[in-house]
Amino acid sequence: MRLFILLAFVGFSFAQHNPHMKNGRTAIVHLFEWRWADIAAECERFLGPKGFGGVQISPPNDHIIVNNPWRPWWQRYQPISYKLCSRSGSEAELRDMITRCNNVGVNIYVDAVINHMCGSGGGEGTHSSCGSWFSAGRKDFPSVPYSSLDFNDNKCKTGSGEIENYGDKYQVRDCRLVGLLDLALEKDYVRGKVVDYMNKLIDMGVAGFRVDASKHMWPGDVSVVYGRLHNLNTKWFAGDSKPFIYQEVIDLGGEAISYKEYVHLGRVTEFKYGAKLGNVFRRWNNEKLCYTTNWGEGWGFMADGNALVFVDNHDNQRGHGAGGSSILTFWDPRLYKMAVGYMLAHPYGVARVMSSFRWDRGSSTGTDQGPPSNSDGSTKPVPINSDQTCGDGWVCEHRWRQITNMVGFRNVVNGQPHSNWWDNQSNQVAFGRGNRGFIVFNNDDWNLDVTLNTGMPSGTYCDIISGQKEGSRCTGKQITVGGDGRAHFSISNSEEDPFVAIHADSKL
Ligand code: QV4
Ligand code: CA
Repeated sequence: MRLFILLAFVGFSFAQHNPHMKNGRTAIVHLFEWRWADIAAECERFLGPKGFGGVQISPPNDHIIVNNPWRPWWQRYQPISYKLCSRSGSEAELRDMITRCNNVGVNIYVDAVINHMCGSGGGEGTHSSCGSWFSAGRKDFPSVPYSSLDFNDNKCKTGSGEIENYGDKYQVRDCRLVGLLDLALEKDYVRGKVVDYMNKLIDMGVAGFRVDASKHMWPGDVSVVYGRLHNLNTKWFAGDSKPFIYQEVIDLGGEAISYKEYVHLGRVTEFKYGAKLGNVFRRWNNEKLCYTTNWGEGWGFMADGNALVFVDNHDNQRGHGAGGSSILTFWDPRLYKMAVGYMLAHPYGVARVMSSFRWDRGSSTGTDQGPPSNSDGSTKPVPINSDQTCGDGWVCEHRWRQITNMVGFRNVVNGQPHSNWWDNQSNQVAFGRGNRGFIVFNNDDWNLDVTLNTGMPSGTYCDIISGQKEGSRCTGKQITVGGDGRAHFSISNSEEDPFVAIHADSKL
């Protein structure tokens, strides 16, 4: 126990666990595959005003172009160099976006692909987003430059050169992940190139990184890389602020590599969170919402201060990576809104909201399908409809009223304890966050009709799920909290959204 506390303390002293969100903001949105120009506009017109704390952007560096003009989304996980021209836009557009988002209080977190370059079958030529020449066969990437000396093939011991067994940690770190040319991060030269890339972005004003495929890199190697990163740009961040690091390690248990090897270096993606929450809201495996009274560490998740949590991500929403069939996505909107609402109401972890594009579920290649595109393969802009939803195949879950308003809820209750739990021993539960917010769910097949202690000051509050506060009235349900903190809730199981949430700022 004492060792644990010591480790936790050392972890925080690195400060790479802190997302450095501005003005008490608390949630990140992944604007998957959005163009920089659209993200800049979204920061100014929506994310800033609605209190989002940051955006995870798709990899901004030079990447392979696969099967032009069809172009799967995953081409961006195959780097060709660290030049900053990508499917999302140019370096100038990237810089403009970072500046404009920071100026309205929204951080940018970069998806950093540093474990590998493109697939071994990537061919030879200038088919990259920056038009850089490369040869996958000869492992020659002159725009970095990397040569065959900078890859791990001599270290990998499998016959195929691929990761064949996730039970062998040497294979997982030293061999190729789905054919991707594996960088020798033990080399000071390779580390230097990666550090230069990340530092350039830090100097431009980004607040941190999602580190892709972290499981596939030795903790000792990435530790050296993180240690050489600059502090954040003092134009927007306090002096001595270290970049926020959250590492993609899929650990559902049962593999050779544990998330525990990475938590001292930064936060880690808690993949159990969405898998379990999906089971709970789907009521699979005999799970019930009432069992979530000790949600978080009580469910065997990593320590609160180490976790980055999400209901779905860009992989598991389409069956890539791990996670499984329980994962909830925008395709199941009713349960999805409740699950995201639950995550945002609950204090555990740094929360990330997914913002997706639709794909063709009827086709076998649908899960590979890239973002909404023009006939030349370029990504379409995100048009905003008059009702504030998005058009052209962009789903924009973050603009769904229930989700947007719960991001606001999380900010309002920030720092308040989980409190006033109630359940019906089935799938109706309620909990508060100190005296700042209260939420009630009905995921049973019958009505909820109950008077609960909310812990909130007396008054009339607008439910932020069925509507919200506009001026001096509620556009949806109204909840009256009495002088004793108690309020009556009634939620029919047939409602479009069978949950209710109120907070200090939704009071009339
Ligand atoms: C194919 C064959 C291989 C063969 C290879 C030869 O399948 O067996 O060796 O050709 O060249 C794409 C294709 C894949 C192809 C590969 C190389 O889907 O079929 O291999 O390219 O050409 C994304 C996608 C992958 C995609 C990859 C690169 O999900 O499908 O592969 O990008 O474009 C594990 C990891 C975890 C990882 C997860 C998906 O532990 O780290 O798998 N998650 C992250 C990202 C994810 C990304 C990568 C890692 C790789 O979140 O989006 O993979 O950067 O769980
Ligand atoms: Ca590796």
